[in-house]
Amino acid sequence: MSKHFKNVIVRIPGTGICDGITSNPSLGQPIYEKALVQHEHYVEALAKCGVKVNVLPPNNNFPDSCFMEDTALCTDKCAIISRPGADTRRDETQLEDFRKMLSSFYGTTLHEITAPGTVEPGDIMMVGDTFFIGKTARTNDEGFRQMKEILEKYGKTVIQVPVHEMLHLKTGVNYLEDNNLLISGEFINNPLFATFNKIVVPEEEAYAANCIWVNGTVIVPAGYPKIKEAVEHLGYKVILVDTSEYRKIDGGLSCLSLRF
Ligand code: CIR
Repeated sequence: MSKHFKNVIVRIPGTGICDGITSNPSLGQPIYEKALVQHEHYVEALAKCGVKVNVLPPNNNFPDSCFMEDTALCTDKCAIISRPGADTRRDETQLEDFRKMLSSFYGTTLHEITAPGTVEPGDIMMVGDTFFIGKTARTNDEGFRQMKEILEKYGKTVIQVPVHEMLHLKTGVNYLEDNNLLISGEFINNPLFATFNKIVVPEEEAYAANCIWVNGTVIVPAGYPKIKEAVEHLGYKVILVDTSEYRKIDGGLSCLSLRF
Protein backbone atom coordinates (compact mmCIF):
# COMPACT_ATOMS: atom_id res chain seq x y z
CA MET A 1 0.00 0.00 0.00
CA SER A 2 1.40 3.39 -0.86
CA LYS A 3 2.06 5.92 1.85
CA HIS A 4 -0.74 8.23 2.93
CA PHE A 5 -0.54 10.97 5.54
CA LYS A 6 -3.76 11.59 7.45
CA ASN A 7 -2.64 14.23 9.91
CA VAL A 8 -0.25 17.10 10.33
CA ILE A 9 0.54 19.15 13.41
CA VAL A 10 1.63 22.77 13.12
CA ARG A 11 2.22 25.54 15.63
CA ILE A 12 1.36 29.13 14.72
CA PRO A 13 4.48 31.32 15.04
CA GLY A 14 4.60 33.76 17.94
CA THR A 15 5.98 37.28 17.87
CA GLY A 16 9.18 35.80 19.34
CA ILE A 17 9.95 34.32 15.91
CA CYS A 18 12.00 37.46 15.28
CA ASP A 19 14.57 36.07 17.72
CA GLY A 20 14.77 32.60 16.16
CA ILE A 21 18.22 31.04 15.82
CA THR A 22 19.89 31.92 12.53
CA SER A 23 23.15 31.01 10.86
CA ASN A 24 22.80 34.03 8.59
CA PRO A 25 21.89 37.24 10.44
CA SER A 26 22.59 39.25 7.29
CA LEU A 27 19.19 38.07 5.94
CA GLY A 28 17.52 40.19 8.66
CA GLN A 29 14.81 39.28 11.14
CA PRO A 30 11.55 37.70 10.03
CA ILE A 31 8.68 40.16 9.72
CA TYR A 32 6.06 38.74 12.04
CA GLU A 33 2.91 39.73 10.13
CA LYS A 34 4.36 38.34 6.93
CA ALA A 35 5.41 35.11 8.65
CA LEU A 36 1.85 34.69 9.91
CA VAL A 37 0.35 35.08 6.44
CA GLN A 38 2.90 32.65 4.99
CA HIS A 39 1.98 30.19 7.72
CA GLU A 40 -1.69 30.49 6.77
CA HIS A 41 -0.80 29.71 3.17
CA TYR A 42 1.24 26.72 4.34
CA VAL A 43 -1.74 25.39 6.29
CA GLU A 44 -4.02 25.90 3.27
CA ALA A 45 -1.58 24.03 1.04
CA LEU A 46 -1.45 21.09 3.47
CA ALA A 47 -5.24 20.99 3.69
CA LYS A 48 -5.40 20.76 -0.11
CA CYS A 49 -3.27 17.62 0.13
CA GLY A 50 -6.05 15.86 2.03
CA VAL A 51 -4.63 15.88 5.56
CA LYS A 52 -6.30 17.08 8.72
CA VAL A 53 -4.32 20.06 9.99
CA ASN A 54 -4.08 20.09 13.80
CA VAL A 55 -3.09 23.55 14.96
CA LEU A 56 -1.31 24.43 18.19
CA PRO A 57 -1.34 28.03 19.45
CA PRO A 58 1.70 30.34 19.36
CA ASN A 59 4.14 30.14 22.23
CA ASN A 60 6.23 33.23 22.78
CA ASN A 61 8.64 31.61 25.22
CA PHE A 62 10.19 29.65 22.37
CA PRO A 63 11.16 31.71 19.30
CA ASP A 64 11.64 28.60 17.13
CA SER A 65 8.61 26.67 18.32
CA CYS A 66 6.78 26.92 14.98
CA PHE A 67 9.40 24.47 13.68
CA MET A 68 7.40 21.51 14.96
CA GLU A 69 9.38 19.00 12.93
CA ASP A 70 12.25 19.12 15.40
CA THR A 71 10.15 18.15 18.42
CA ALA A 72 9.15 14.62 17.44
CA LEU A 73 9.48 11.84 14.91
CA CYS A 74 6.06 10.57 13.89
CA THR A 75 5.81 7.24 12.06
CA ASP A 76 3.00 4.90 11.09
CA LYS A 77 3.73 2.71 14.13
CA CYS A 78 5.05 4.98 16.87
CA ALA A 79 6.18 8.51 17.70
CA ILE A 80 9.30 9.60 19.53
CA ILE A 81 9.52 12.92 21.34
CA SER A 82 12.94 14.36 20.58
CA ARG A 83 15.45 16.21 22.73
CA PRO A 84 16.58 19.22 20.68
CA GLY A 85 20.31 19.94 20.62
CA ALA A 86 19.87 23.71 20.63
CA ASP A 87 19.65 25.05 24.22
CA THR A 88 16.90 27.55 23.47
CA ARG A 89 14.81 24.79 21.88
CA ARG A 90 15.38 22.03 24.44
CA ASP A 91 12.15 22.60 26.35
CA GLU A 92 9.86 22.97 23.35
CA THR A 93 9.19 19.27 23.90
CA GLN A 94 7.93 19.94 27.44
CA LEU A 95 4.99 22.05 26.24
CA GLU A 96 1.84 20.47 27.53
CA ASP A 97 -0.35 21.15 24.51
CA PHE A 98 2.19 19.39 22.29
CA ARG A 99 2.49 16.35 24.58
CA LYS A 100 -1.25 16.05 24.94
CA MET A 101 -1.76 16.17 21.22
CA LEU A 102 0.89 13.56 20.48
CA SER A 103 -0.39 11.21 23.13
CA SER A 104 -3.91 11.54 21.76
CA PHE A 105 -2.60 10.13 18.48
CA TYR A 106 -0.04 7.62 19.75
CA GLY A 107 -0.99 6.53 23.31
CA THR A 108 1.36 3.76 24.48
CA THR A 109 3.42 3.91 21.30
CA LEU A 110 4.75 7.34 22.26
CA HIS A 111 8.43 7.24 23.28
CA GLU A 112 11.02 9.84 24.22
CA ILE A 113 14.73 10.56 23.81
CA THR A 114 16.51 11.10 27.13
CA ALA A 115 19.73 12.89 28.22
CA PRO A 116 22.49 12.90 27.16
CA GLY A 117 20.96 12.05 23.80
CA THR A 118 20.04 14.92 21.50
CA VAL A 119 18.01 14.59 18.32
CA GLU A 120 16.31 17.15 16.08
CA PRO A 121 14.16 15.32 13.54
CA GLY A 122 15.08 17.86 10.88
CA ASP A 123 17.93 15.35 10.80
CA ILE A 124 15.65 12.40 10.07
CA MET A 125 14.53 11.45 6.58
CA MET A 126 11.96 8.70 6.22
CA VAL A 127 12.15 6.46 3.16
CA GLY A 128 9.50 3.79 3.61
CA ASP A 129 10.57 1.79 6.65
CA THR A 130 14.12 3.13 6.52
CA PHE A 131 15.18 6.18 8.50
CA PHE A 132 18.31 8.14 7.55
CA ILE A 133 19.55 10.08 10.57
CA GLY A 134 22.10 12.86 10.21
CA LYS A 135 24.86 13.31 12.74
CA THR A 136 25.04 17.08 13.28
CA ALA A 137 25.69 19.67 15.97
CA ARG A 138 22.01 19.11 16.95
CA THR A 139 21.79 15.29 16.79
CA ASN A 140 24.48 13.32 18.60
CA ASP A 141 25.56 9.66 18.63
CA GLU A 142 23.63 8.88 21.80
CA GLY A 143 20.47 10.39 20.30
CA PHE A 144 21.02 8.24 17.23
CA ARG A 145 21.53 5.14 19.38
CA GLN A 146 18.26 5.71 21.24
CA MET A 147 16.31 6.44 18.05
CA LYS A 148 17.69 3.28 16.47
CA GLU A 149 16.82 1.15 19.46
CA ILE A 150 13.22 2.37 19.48
CA LEU A 151 12.67 2.27 15.72
CA GLU A 152 14.14 -1.22 15.36
CA LYS A 153 11.58 -2.52 17.86
CA TYR A 154 8.95 -1.49 15.32
CA GLY A 155 10.73 -3.27 12.47
CA LYS A 156 12.35 -0.16 11.02
CA THR A 157 15.86 0.17 9.60
CA VAL A 158 18.08 3.04 10.69
CA ILE A 159 21.12 4.46 8.90
CA GLN A 160 23.43 7.20 10.19
CA VAL A 161 24.57 9.91 7.78
CA PRO A 162 27.54 12.15 8.56
CA VAL A 163 26.68 15.83 8.02
CA HIS A 164 29.51 18.35 7.95
CA GLU A 165 28.20 21.58 6.46
CA MET A 166 24.44 21.74 6.80
CA LEU A 167 22.29 22.59 9.81
CA HIS A 168 20.16 19.47 9.44
CA LEU A 169 20.17 16.45 7.13
CA LYS A 170 16.97 17.65 5.46
CA THR A 171 18.44 21.08 4.85
CA GLY A 172 20.08 19.35 1.91
CA VAL A 173 18.29 16.11 1.06
CA ASN A 174 14.58 15.23 0.91
CA TYR A 175 12.70 12.16 -0.25
CA LEU A 176 9.72 12.67 -2.55
CA GLU A 177 8.58 9.00 -2.72
CA ASP A 178 8.84 6.80 -5.85
CA ASN A 179 12.62 6.59 -5.31
CA ASN A 180 12.96 10.32 -6.12
CA LEU A 181 15.38 12.30 -4.00
CA LEU A 182 16.07 16.03 -4.03
CA ILE A 183 19.73 16.32 -3.15
CA SER A 184 22.23 19.14 -2.81
CA GLY A 185 25.74 20.11 -1.74
CA GLU A 186 27.69 17.73 0.45
CA PHE A 187 25.22 14.86 -0.07
CA ILE A 188 25.32 14.64 -3.85
CA ASN A 189 28.13 12.09 -4.02
CA ASN A 190 27.43 10.29 -0.77
CA PRO A 191 27.27 6.55 -1.64
CA LEU A 192 24.39 6.12 0.85
CA PHE A 193 22.17 7.84 -1.71
CA ALA A 194 23.59 6.17 -4.83
CA THR A 195 20.54 4.06 -5.69
CA PHE A 196 18.00 6.88 -5.66
CA ASN A 197 16.78 8.81 -8.66
CA LYS A 198 18.70 11.94 -7.69
CA ILE A 199 17.41 15.37 -8.62
CA VAL A 200 20.48 17.48 -8.04
CA VAL A 201 19.59 20.92 -6.71
CA PRO A 202 21.76 23.67 -8.20
CA GLU A 203 23.69 25.83 -5.75
CA GLU A 204 21.61 28.94 -6.48
CA GLU A 205 18.41 27.10 -5.54
CA ALA A 206 19.91 25.14 -2.63
CA TYR A 207 17.19 26.30 -0.22
CA ALA A 208 14.60 24.47 -2.35
CA ALA A 209 16.18 21.09 -1.58
CA ASN A 210 13.70 21.22 1.31
CA CYS A 211 10.36 20.39 -0.30
CA ILE A 212 7.69 18.12 1.15
CA TRP A 213 5.73 15.32 -0.47
CA VAL A 214 2.19 15.09 0.90
CA ASN A 215 -0.07 12.46 -0.65
CA GLY A 216 1.16 12.81 -4.20
CA THR A 217 1.51 16.60 -4.14
CA VAL A 218 4.85 18.29 -3.53
CA ILE A 219 4.91 21.62 -1.71
CA VAL A 220 7.82 23.67 -3.09
CA PRO A 221 9.08 27.01 -1.75
CA ALA A 222 8.11 29.93 -4.02
CA GLY A 223 10.94 31.55 -5.94
CA TYR A 224 12.92 28.51 -7.11
CA PRO A 225 11.85 27.95 -10.73
CA LYS A 226 14.34 25.19 -11.58
CA ILE A 227 13.20 22.99 -8.73
CA LYS A 228 9.54 23.71 -9.42
CA GLU A 229 10.04 22.57 -12.99
CA ALA A 230 12.09 19.51 -12.02
CA VAL A 231 9.44 18.37 -9.54
CA GLU A 232 6.63 18.91 -12.05
CA HIS A 233 8.65 16.96 -14.58
CA LEU A 234 8.60 13.99 -12.21
CA GLY A 235 4.80 14.04 -12.52
CA TYR A 236 3.86 15.54 -9.16
CA LYS A 237 1.29 18.23 -8.64
CA VAL A 238 3.14 21.26 -7.20
CA ILE A 239 1.85 23.82 -4.72
CA LEU A 240 4.10 26.83 -4.13
CA VAL A 241 4.32 28.42 -0.70
CA ASP A 242 6.42 31.48 0.05
CA THR A 243 8.61 30.84 3.10
CA SER A 244 10.88 33.90 2.84
CA GLU A 245 10.42 34.85 6.51
CA TYR A 246 11.28 31.35 7.73
CA ARG A 247 14.31 31.14 5.51
CA LYS A 248 15.80 34.08 7.42
CA ILE A 249 16.07 31.80 10.45
CA ASP A 250 17.08 28.61 8.62
CA GLY A 251 13.55 27.22 8.46
CA GLY A 252 12.01 25.48 5.49
CA LEU A 253 8.83 23.68 4.52
CA SER A 254 9.54 20.41 6.30
CA CYS A 255 10.47 22.14 9.57
CA LEU A 256 7.02 23.68 9.92
CA SER A 257 5.02 20.49 10.49
CA LEU A 258 4.81 16.94 11.73
CA ARG A 259 3.23 14.72 9.07
CA PHE A 260 1.89 11.24 9.75
C1 CIR B 1 16.84 26.41 14.35
O1 CIR B 1 17.98 26.85 14.15
O2 CIR B 1 16.63 25.45 15.09
C2 CIR B 1 15.67 27.08 13.67
N1 CIR B 1 15.93 28.47 13.53
C3 CIR B 1 15.41 26.45 12.32
C4 CIR B 1 14.95 25.03 12.44
C5 CIR B 1 14.82 24.36 11.13
N2 CIR B 1 14.26 23.07 11.31
C6 CIR B 1 14.43 22.06 10.48
O3 CIR B 1 15.20 22.14 9.54
N3 CIR B 1 13.79 20.94 10.75
